Amino acid sequence: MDGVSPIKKIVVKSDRIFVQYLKEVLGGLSTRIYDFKWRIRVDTRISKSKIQSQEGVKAIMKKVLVTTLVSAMVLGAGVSFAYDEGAVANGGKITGQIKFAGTAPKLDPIKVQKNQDFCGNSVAAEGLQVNGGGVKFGVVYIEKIAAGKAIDRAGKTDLAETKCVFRPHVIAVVKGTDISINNDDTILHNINISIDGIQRYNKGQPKQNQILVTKLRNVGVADMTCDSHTHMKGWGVVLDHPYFSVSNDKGEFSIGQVPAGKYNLKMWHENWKVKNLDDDGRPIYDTAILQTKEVTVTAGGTASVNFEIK
Ligand SMILES: [Cu+2]
Repeated sequence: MDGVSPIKKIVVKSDRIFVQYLKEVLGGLSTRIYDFKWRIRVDTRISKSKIQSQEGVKAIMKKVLVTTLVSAMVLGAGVSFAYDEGAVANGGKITGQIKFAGTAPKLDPIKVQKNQDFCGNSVAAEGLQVNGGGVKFGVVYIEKIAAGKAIDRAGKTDLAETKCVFRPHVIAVVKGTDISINNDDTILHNINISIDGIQRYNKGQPKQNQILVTKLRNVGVADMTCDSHTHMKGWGVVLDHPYFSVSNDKGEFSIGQVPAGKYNLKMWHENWKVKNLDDDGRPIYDTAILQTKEVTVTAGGTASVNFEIK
């Protein structure tokens, strides 16, 4: 087929389209199969029958390339892959701890610029939370996994604005699953979410106990702010599979039901160093920390991996 030669193969499977294309198209990235599951819902004009036509193939290819390039720039190799859900027989576990090397710096509180009567004059900086050497709120996840445990689509991830801060400060979710956002406060907040720099959600919550439910459909790092309060900051990591863990108060994490195999384990931490303030006085933080470790999981076994930041 002239004009669409970069595509090697297209497979349609239920509501997913797998597109395999050559690495030359992306200047050195590996050949990969892209999971188109959620995208097809956004652009319903691309029907299965259209895939049979050259025009349809061209349209899909264009979209795949744009999406993949944007994700690839930010998450490196962590581009969305097809993920097949099913039972995991005799899976293993990955456990460990994120540690802080040396003495953790004391962070300056962040100035509150609005509603000080309710929020206070400042809030504690949350970018680095170390207890007994363990770092809370790092997100540890398997970089790529083709198949494994089922995604909990009936469940939801709770998020709230509580006393003018996001609770929890960091979440990790599977794309397309529900996030329930509650305003615990008697003042107006709004939640403005960008994933890898592209705004994906922005809604006001003027009333107390008003709950918004949304889904994030893009794999990447979600930056959460409130347009009303410049001190408010939260983070999310959006993945296309359920193999992740947000580190607890002691910096510990645990990922279960992992099929035996060799994986790249990633650790994302938001970073706490304030580089600058924007025009509204909102802190701009240094680039997030992203570390990788190789891990081998055996059937029924527990693999221990530790990360260290400083
Ligand atoms: Cu707010």
